[in-house]
Amino acid sequence: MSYQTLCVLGLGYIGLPTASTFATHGLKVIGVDTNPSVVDSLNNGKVHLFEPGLRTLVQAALRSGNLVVKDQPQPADAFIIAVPTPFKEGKLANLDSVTTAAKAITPHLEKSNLVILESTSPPRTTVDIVAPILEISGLTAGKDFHLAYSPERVLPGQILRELIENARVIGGINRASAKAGEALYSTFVRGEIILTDATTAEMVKLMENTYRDINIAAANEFARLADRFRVDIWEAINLANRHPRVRILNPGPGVGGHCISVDPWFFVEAAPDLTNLIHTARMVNDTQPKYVLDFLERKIGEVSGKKVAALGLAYKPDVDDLRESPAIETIKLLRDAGAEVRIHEPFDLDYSIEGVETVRTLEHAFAQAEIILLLVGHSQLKKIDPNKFTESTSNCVALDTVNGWDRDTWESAGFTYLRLGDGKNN
Ligand code: SAJ
Repeated sequence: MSYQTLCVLGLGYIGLPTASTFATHGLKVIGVDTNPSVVDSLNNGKVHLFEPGLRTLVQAALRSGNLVVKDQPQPADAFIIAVPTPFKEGKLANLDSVTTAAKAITPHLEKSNLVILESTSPPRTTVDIVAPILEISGLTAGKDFHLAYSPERVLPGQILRELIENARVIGGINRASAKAGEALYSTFVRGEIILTDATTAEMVKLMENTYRDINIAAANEFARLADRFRVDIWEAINLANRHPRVRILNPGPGVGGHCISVDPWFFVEAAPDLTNLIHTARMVNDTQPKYVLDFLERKIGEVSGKKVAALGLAYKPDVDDLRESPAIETIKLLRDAGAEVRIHEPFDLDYSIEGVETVRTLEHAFAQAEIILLLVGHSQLKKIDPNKFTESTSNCVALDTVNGWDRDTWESAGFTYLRLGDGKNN
């Protein structure tokens, strides 16, 4: 089995790197996106997302002629659906983009084609939702064409490397479909390729992100406990992690992004009677921005009327992605509590929050600030030298929610340094 042509539906953080990597490995790839501005900008050689190395890769794929970008699918040997599955009101999975993509493939589907769903989806989506739509073509899934679920597992910030090196799980609706998926991905995947059934693969993906969410929720709850018992959580986690079977993650202002803060809800929606732990972990992480505000007010009194410089907007360090960002949530809570908030995000993002001033430079952010709040551990923000700002601030409190700064450096520059989860010195 070998694949010459591939159609990738959805040119976001997963679809675009995937399409480009296949193209630079010799396949003829049609990248499809329903957003005309994405199609236009890619056709002009511009990449609409930031991910280290992505621009170079996409441009090489386009230049080679192996990647073309369209607004509609075209016939191909294989199709990959890599569209978003966000949640809608009530934390319910929104599968509209998946069903739209499957419907768009149906008229082009031919015997022996392979269709892969990569989008994170609730258990049984491939079998119960995608297969019936594709079968409107008159072809039977598993008999006339192959159908599989293969989750993407790449970490934003390291997508290009992980796409190639990570182990890849391929769940076919039957063995032949899984084998067909293996033939496709072995074009570039250097990690182990493991074959299973489609629903197991869907569940594996959700379990990975849910496990991480629960682990971070534990870290956040430990941080709350540490503050109460006058313990430094960063020291305590470090020591606990010396245990050979313990690996606690880091506390922070909450969990964001389009994956970990969303995917566990798919389990909760699918089986509310079985998901107490998963639901509780979500609530712990979702209330962490409120905990940050309460923590600050407990230490320094009401923030109403105070000038706050909030540093970082993205959902995590060194990415330009704002989806479900806990930093934004924290900023809104500060604003609603009456603080005068200025925000600075090193990535040049076209984003504003009502009632909050966006400033381009750190100098502007720090000027006359009474509270400096580090919300994202971006490399650029961790490198800030507080001595440069001693004169433009006075009696200033620096609250570090991500353990990004050094206490001594900030204190010797004249700041009162507070760190989330550090009950020893706060
Ligand atoms: N976070 C913490 N503490 C930590 C680690 C992360 O508070 O110790 C926060 C981050 O700041 C961020 C959120 O959690 O707000 C999620 O960040 P992340 O780096 O844990 O994960 P994502 O969402 O960028 O990528 C995850 C990855 N999943 C796992 O590590 C199990 C990635 O491999 C998946 O491919 C991706 O979700 C996805 O697309 O599902």
